[in-house]
Amino acid sequence: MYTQAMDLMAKEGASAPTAKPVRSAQEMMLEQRFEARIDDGGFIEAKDWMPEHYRRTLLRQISQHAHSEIVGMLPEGNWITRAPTLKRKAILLAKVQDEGGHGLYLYAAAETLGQSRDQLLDALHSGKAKYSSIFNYPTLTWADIGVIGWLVDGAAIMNQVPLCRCSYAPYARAMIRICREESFHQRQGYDSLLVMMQHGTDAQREMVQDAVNRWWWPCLMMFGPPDGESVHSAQSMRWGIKRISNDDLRQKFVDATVEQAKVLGISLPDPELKWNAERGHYDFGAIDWDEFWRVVGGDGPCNRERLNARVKAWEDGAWVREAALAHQRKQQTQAQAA
Ligand code: FAQ
Repeated sequence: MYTQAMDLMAKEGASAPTAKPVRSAQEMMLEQRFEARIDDGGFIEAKDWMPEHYRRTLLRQISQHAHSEIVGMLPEGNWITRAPTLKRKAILLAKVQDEGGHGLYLYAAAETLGQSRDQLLDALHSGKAKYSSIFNYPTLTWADIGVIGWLVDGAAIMNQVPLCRCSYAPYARAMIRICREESFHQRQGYDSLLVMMQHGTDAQREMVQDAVNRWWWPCLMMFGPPDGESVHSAQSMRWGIKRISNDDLRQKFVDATVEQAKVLGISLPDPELKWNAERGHYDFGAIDWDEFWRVVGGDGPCNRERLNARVKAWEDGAWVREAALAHQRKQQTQAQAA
């Protein structure tokens, strides 16, 4: 997907002057056509003209999303060797592998916007790019793995289903496939917790409750800052990149999860959580946004560990990339000689 022309386009974008450029009549016509298509609920393809700001917004969001998937492999990956049964080990292996696949679809979608995979990964490894705050928390017990499936994947699905209707078609297509797999991920997490809660020992039930207590608030933070402080939301909603606001998605997640918690037989760690008949939603307590920004800013419990693990994986994999390129060169030489 990636071409030299796209690289040039990206470089031009990066060095564009901040003063508003004078737009040609043709550019204005293209912009009107773009806006009309967005207003009609249509899709934008990679080859279509798009405003520079739209392209940069998508590149930011899709690359952050891709980074989240591959960093998200790390907390669960730590438990593959310690899964309690062969069945759980096979499920966890498949789940972590799926997450690697999601990263690949998303990097491919981001590449259509003019940056190479190497540039995107360099931004992650140098600490310039963001990834989801949730993956900077530790996985202390086996119950954390079930809770990641239930709550983290549950929050991810809530946020990602509307992205299947994102105005940028390559992202929307990637999301359709990703959401199908995330739904399996959520169910396997819930199932593993249900087994511990219904057939486990008291110690196992306490382990599940402890994991839920630690993950609940960070999961609510996954949806991003409150709408009033979300710098990108208004423009992204206008362009049909985001379809539902951060706060509305968070509320939908709380409403769905409270009912699932009842079936599990666990409590959620929020004394202010209660049904509000007037609103038709659950009220919930205040989120610690200072903690959120600390974690986003690099000072969460596992930020350094996660980034170091990613950089090490990249460096350890250098020989694989070199071998693949050598193989490609050999095949090209053979094809030219034939
Ligand atoms: N963590 O103005 P907004 C998964 C940043 S995938 C870190 O509201 P926006 C699968 C935001 O980037 C989970 N940073 O921004 C899985 C911006 O900073 P910037 C990832 C965050 O983009 C499961 C600033 O705050 N999902 O879990 C976070 O309109 C299990 C202002 O925020 C996606 O990426 C955060 N939580 O809305 C894998 C979905 N929230 O860029 C393994 C796609 C906000 O200006 C195991 N992304 N920030 O420097 C989105 O839907 C949006 O980008 C939001 C943020 C909703 C995340």
